[in-house]
Amino acid sequence: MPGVPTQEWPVADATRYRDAGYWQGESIGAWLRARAAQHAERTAVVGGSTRWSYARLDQEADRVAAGFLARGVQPGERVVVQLPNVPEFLAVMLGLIRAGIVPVFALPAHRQTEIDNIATVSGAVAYVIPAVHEKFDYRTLGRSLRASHATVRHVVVAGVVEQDDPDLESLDAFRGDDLSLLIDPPSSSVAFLQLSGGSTGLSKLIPRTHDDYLYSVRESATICGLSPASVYLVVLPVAHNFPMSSPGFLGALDAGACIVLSPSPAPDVAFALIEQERVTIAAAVPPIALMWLEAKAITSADLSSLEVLQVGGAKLTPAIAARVTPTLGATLQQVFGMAEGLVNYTRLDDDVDTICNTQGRPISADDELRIVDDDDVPVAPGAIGHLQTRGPYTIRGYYQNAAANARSFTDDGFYRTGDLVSRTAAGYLVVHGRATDQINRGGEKVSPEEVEDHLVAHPAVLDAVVVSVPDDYLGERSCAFVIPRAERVPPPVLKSWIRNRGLAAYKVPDQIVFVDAFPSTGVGKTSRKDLRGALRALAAEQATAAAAPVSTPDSRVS
Ligand code: OOB
Repeated sequence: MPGVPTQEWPVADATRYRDAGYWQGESIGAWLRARAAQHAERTAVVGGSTRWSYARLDQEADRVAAGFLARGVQPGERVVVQLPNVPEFLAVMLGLIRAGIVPVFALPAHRQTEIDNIATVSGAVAYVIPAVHEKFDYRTLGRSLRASHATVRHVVVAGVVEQDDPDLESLDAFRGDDLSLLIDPPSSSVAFLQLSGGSTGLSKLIPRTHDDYLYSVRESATICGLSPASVYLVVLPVAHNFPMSSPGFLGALDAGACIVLSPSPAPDVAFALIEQERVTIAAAVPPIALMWLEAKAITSADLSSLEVLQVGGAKLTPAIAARVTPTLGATLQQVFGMAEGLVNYTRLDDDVDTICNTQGRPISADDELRIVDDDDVPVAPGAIGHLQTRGPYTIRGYYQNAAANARSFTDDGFYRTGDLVSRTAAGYLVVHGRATDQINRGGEKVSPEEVEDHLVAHPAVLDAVVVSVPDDYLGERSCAFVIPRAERVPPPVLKSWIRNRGLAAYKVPDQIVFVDAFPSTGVGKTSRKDLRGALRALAAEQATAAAAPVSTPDSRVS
């Protein structure tokens, strides 16, 4: 069948990973079945008014697997899943994977541009959405995808479907009881496609196998001390790799623990759930951790059950890190990971200095890490360089993207992470930034090129360059430098114009600065990368000038 995703390691490496017991030859569907047999009556997941036992979750997954197969969706075909933090997400994800159908995980923040692209690149045959979430009606996205993509045969709504809408089908119609079509997929096959943060252009798709993902999940559950008594709170979007597998809700299932899905990371919502469900561990990005630290002073919620707060996705400053345990009474665990594979953790029994000042060390003794200079030559021990990695749960290539693979992987199969790191004598990594122009907006990754392409599509915009600028709360935010054609469109108008093109809100530039020309970065052909560097410097200058009493006359900042 065309487009069935694969992911292969060289035979020698695959043999080594199997012999070491990392890859155990078990599919995620079979793994869930075994966990459900072991913990049948224990609570697996709590979300809204729903509480499912392990046996019930297993049954829900079966029903989704049977339903999609009965409706003619074939193993190997791709289904875009865009659901918020609701129990149905687990049923749909685990059901599709059990059937060998490949979910492609979109985030609730994604809009038409991203969904169009994900559907095109994956060749999706179906799209699963909520009806309405956070006041946004996903059914409009569903209808337009149906209209624009001949390959999309089904738009499946977990929620209300109007009777007279022929383009939309109810999730109930994709639940069945006949398991005769179900065949357990090989553990070496691709279980799902994750989105890459991406630093250039549009998202790349990351094929993860049953074998490699379950290995990272099992080890993560152990490293993070999960047991059947643990209660894991999901506050980040459930489809993101961090709350999915590091150790995430899958780690919780591996341990027989309980998963609590929070509809929002806001302290009033999350704290109430921590108190009610006696949550023991939660995963946050730095801005959420900071928000929780501030809110702790004024909350009456009882957070005493919280044993571990994991923070990752973007750099946590040592000063904020140092506040976590004294304020929340929980052990901090820094997590430096990527959907492509490699995940690093500080260990729960590490000393305070290591926990506050490093981003952890890898999961596996067989994670190979190289820190190199611009010419791929290893730097001296302790020096800063580019991180490259290869190992038992790091991909060797993106889905059908030869150009990206040539850029992102070395000839000997190491993934070029794009991160600038150093390593301590004890083998812990410290993240110093990124070599690429990708903007890390509080854990949400923004490709400047993608946003620039939208900006220059505006009739009043001649050219645009998007850069990151430091931000106390988010770590980085985005700033667009725009050369107007004649008139200057007010920045709020330009922002909402971009938003209305169907782009995730977090990609809309935080700030727009009009300039007459871009600074010259030297003689000869100017690369956009150099230009971004020069404009970042200009943005820093502007920030200093804005802090001073005299404002810059020539640019309008919003
Ligand atoms: C996680 O995954 P992605 O794929 O959204 O983003 C990966 C990138 C890394 O290459 C790095 O640039 C950045 O996010 N990052 C961090 C970080 N954790 C991730 N930068 C500094 N400090 C950290 N602690 O973000 C992700 C996946 C699994 C677990 C945790 C995070």
